[in-house]
Amino acid sequence: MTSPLELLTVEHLLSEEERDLRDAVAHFVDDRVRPSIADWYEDGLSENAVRELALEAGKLGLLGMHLTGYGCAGTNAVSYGLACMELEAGDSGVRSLVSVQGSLAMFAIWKFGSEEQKQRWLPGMAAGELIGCFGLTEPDFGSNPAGMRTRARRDGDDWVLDGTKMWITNGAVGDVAVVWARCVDDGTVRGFLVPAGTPGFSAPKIGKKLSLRASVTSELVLEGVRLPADAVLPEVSSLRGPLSCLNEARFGIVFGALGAARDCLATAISYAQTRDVFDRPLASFQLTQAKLADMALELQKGYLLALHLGRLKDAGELRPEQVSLGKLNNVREALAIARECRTILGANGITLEYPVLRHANNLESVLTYEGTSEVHQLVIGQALTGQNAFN
Ligand code: TGC
Ligand code: FAD
Repeated sequence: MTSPLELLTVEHLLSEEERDLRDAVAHFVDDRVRPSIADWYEDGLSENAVRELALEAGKLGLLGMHLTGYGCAGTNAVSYGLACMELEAGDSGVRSLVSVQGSLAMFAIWKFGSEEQKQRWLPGMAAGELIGCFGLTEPDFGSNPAGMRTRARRDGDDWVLDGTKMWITNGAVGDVAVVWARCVDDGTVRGFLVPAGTPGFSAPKIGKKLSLRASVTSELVLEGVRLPADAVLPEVSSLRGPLSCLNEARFGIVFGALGAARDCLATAISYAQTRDVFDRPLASFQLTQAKLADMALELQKGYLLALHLGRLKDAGELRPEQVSLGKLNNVREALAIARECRTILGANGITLEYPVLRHANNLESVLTYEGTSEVHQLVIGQALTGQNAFN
């Protein structure tokens, strides 16, 4: 029998170093995520568990792994993608922890921060001793962050921030929040580093989630938060700042979503071989095999797409609309695969005994965050037609 990702014999497209790293992350997921994930999902991931996972991911060199210096591993982009794929085969929430830390919070500081800011935050974040979050979305402005209402005004040398951010991964456990706000004086969008515990800043947890339950999601409330002059990220003053960070995290999701889909497909294949219906294995029926074949095909196509985008990124040639193409296709297909696998498992598919509905529920969030599928369709539409459908 051939495993779903090896139908096209693509293993040789990876270097030995990339394969080793992928296998190390897969072992971490087998040892540390799979045994507990059903409980984490049912009970909600505790803040202690987030901290423990962050420390372990830090030891493995996964946090900000594609960045250089400041304790970061400096791997290539494909390695980062493969790590996301293995983490998300465990759970999208675990991949989220790593991608928000490395691609959003750390990348923002690494790319747009001052040398002092980098020295202060990045080594601890790379080690997983400090956790970061990234506050762009607001209650009324998700797909259209340009409309943000969070304001930053100068008061002497200080900055004062007021506003609310919504749906922020790791908000309640963050040691530092990267908060994007519009400046009252000149209308520019600037990034601010807000340490946890700053007076006026709080991060209440969002409860009652049916998706991404093994991840802490929070509001960020900023009420007259006073920050020193050097809290602002000096190197960017427009939406290009946060949107550049999103390119990084979206790239990880292009690979990551395939991990969730692969886990579902492997589960469905194994289940279909041992479950007898009408006196023979479910896997022996033509309808089942057609489902499995179509899913393996989409998984393999998605993987080739991800690898191609990874090689483009490593060559410094990846464009944002290409990331949109990858995120749109691979998340959409992963969600379709997860739902189809659920049908193969029948009633067992709705339980936490098997990973498929957990993955499917998670992928509903993945479809929405980091740009909804509609946003990515419109980014691609703009690249194809030259017409901007947003404004
Ligand atoms: P627009 O006027 O087109 O551009 C404004 C400025 O940004 C630049 N730019 C980009 N730069 C880098 N990468 C990109 N992908 C960029 N897209 C645009 C652009 O050149 C311009 O720069 P400058 O220097 O001239 O000012 O922007 P717009 O307001 O029309 O918006 C375009 C749109 C709708 C595509 C954008 O707003 C968008 O992507 N919306 C979706 C928002 C989103 O994805 N939010 C995600 C929040 S974070 C999150 O979900 C984390 S989940 C984490 C997890 O748990 O894994
Ligand atoms: P809206 O923007 O209100 O969109 C609602 C619907 O309208 C969607 O279907 C959308 O595609 C559609 N739509 C919007 N514009 C158009 C258009 N022009 N044409 C056609 N249809 C359109 N954000 C952060 O900043 N940091 C985080 O760490 C973070 N973590 C998250 C974790 C989770 C679990 C979730 C669910 C979200 C997280 N988000 C985070 C927020 C996420 O980025 C937003 O939810 C997302 O950008 C969509 O915004 P919205 O939910 O406000 O939907």
